Amino acid sequence: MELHEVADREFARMGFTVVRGALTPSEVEELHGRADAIMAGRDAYERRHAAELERISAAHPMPDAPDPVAHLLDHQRRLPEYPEVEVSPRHLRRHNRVYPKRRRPVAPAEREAAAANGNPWATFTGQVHALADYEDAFARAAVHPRIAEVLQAVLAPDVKLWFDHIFTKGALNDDPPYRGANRFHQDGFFQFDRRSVTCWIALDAVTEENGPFHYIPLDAGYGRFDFDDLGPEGLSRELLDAEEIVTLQPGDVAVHDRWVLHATGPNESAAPRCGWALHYTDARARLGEFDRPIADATRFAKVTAEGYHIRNGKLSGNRKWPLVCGQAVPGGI
Ligand SMILES: O=C(O)CCC(=O)C(=O)O
Repeated sequence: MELHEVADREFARMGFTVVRGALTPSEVEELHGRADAIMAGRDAYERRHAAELERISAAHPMPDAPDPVAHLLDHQRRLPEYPEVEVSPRHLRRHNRVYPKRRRPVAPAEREAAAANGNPWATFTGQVHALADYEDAFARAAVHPRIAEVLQAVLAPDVKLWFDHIFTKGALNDDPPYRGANRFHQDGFFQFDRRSVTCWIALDAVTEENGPFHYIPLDAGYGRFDFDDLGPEGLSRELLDAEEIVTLQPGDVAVHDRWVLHATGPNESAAPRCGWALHYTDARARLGEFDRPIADATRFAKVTAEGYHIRNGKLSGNRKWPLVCGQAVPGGI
């Protein structure tokens, strides 16, 4: 389904929506409990995940495959060389990245106090990967009937999950290069030739203070970017003024299309904030390289006999890509 074919006209126009109370308090509590347990041993969890990626990727080498994200990582490394420029009263730009601005500076003593209670979430800003691959509660929630219903309405009749991860912001996070914010980007996901939608499930309340979503509706009028490279001028003041701030209660889901520009603010509160992002695509999609017309877009992509999705010689997304609704489609992912 193309965006203009989505019956929910608001979603088609804006490219995002919020589903309130999609998960019940007890479902959220179960997920948070499992996430707490993982967080308590995060190093071991991520080591096991990295070893799995390595093992599966090594078994399916693609010697001539390009690395399509090398240039983005290189940009990221060089960012601190560029000064911060105020581009609106609420936004800063560093080179070609634009991000929400803190409302107040962080006092180091306040941050230390917030970290002192031994809660591992309080001091970690980053991601925990592929929970649906390793944890039953997350695997069940990833194909939750309420989520399936939303995806059938805004994405496609046949949908698969291909990747999930937790995003968390530590208390009073102020990390470079965006001072605790996440910069504006489009999820893009041009490894698919069909649309992809992200469902971000709040496991903690998301408030104006602790890192809300900043969405720029599609009908504000913009094209496609290379993920977070917004060009040397960044975003216009007009586009930034069109942003909508979205806050969430635990169990609410922010749902967005892959071409919606979005960012999140810094966490200016003394408590951590955590959400779980799930990425879905049309089961009819092919896996490959679809950011520009190239002759053989699927040359460096394959699905193995075990059902792993390999792209450019690496495991792409999760190990398992479960069907969420509808049916698997021959020739699709
Ligand atoms: O949680 C965040 O800070 C960012 C989430 C995000 O950008 C996404 O899920 O696409």
